[in-house]
Amino acid sequence: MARVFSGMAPSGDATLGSLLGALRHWVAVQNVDAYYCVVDLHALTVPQDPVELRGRTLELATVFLAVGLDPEVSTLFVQSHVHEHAELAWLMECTAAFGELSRMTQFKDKSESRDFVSAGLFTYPALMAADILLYDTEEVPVGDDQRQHVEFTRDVAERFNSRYGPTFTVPKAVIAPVGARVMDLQDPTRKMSKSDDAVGGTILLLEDLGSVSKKIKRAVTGTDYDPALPGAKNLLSMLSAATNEPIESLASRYTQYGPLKSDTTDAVVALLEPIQQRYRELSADPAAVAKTLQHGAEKAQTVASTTLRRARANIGLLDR
Ligand code: AQP
Repeated sequence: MARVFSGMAPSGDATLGSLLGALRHWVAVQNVDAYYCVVDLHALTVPQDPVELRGRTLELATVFLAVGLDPEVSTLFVQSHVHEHAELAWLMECTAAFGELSRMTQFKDKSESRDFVSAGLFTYPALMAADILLYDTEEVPVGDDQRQHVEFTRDVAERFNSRYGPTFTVPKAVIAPVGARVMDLQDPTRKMSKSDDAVGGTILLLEDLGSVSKKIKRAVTGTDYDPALPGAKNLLSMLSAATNEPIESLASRYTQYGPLKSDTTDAVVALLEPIQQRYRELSADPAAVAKTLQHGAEKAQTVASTTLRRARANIGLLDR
């Protein structure tokens, strides 16, 4: 089994995109060398309400458990509980070039519509590189939007290794063939995103199932059925990801949007229902979730501190 790391930011409520693009694959590849992290420091790249951020951090960790991550198998923790992430991020910032950070498309997308653009939003891929490299990660299961950041991580790891000697394992992104980019239901040319205000276009993992059903029925498609159109493609890929049936065979089964929407609704509801049920049970005992995170942080820190020590020594920082 490969060493795995991946993270999710508590920057909003987890969506169907987070589930199909990432969480489901995390569960599928979990093993004793898998590290899954609520990346709360990443959420700070845009202003957050402190009370909400704390609440969403615990909520997202509870979602990790509800989708089937097993803390007896993989390590679940909160990024800021392991200070090595922030420390290695500085070494990564000093290894990354300004030019390569400037080419990150997510920075361009996220900074465009904002009055205040933090320096952290710009350097965020360096923190993500630190997250991944601390665990000698071989595989990073992520949605398609994160491909460029994992490529960046590979580049800085290779640069560091060639400048200062072997230090980091060079990881690779693992992107699911279906569900890797779930699109907004109202604007299927845009990714479904958890920090978006696009309420009608986003399905939340913990959303009331009646509301989920309404949103899918109202999804923008066009009038005549055409499986190549963005709205149809999005529904077909959601249905395919939820049922494990290939998109091609699903595409030829329909001639109208009504039955496609109805089957997609049933499949998505069937996927979300048990997760929501488990979430309700787990959220009744937040202290137990907090304890799991505490234990996870201790396990993660053992590995992270060893890697950081190696990086510090190789780059020439004096020991205390
Ligand atoms: N729509 C999506 N389709 C497929 N995968 C997705 N992911 C997110 N949205 C989709 C994957 O979920 C993981 C966690 O992502 P993140 O929370 O670190 O940040 P993100 O990719 O920037 O997700 P969002 O929803 O767009 O959050 P905000 O709006 O806060 O930036 C990643 O593996 C991601 O690919």
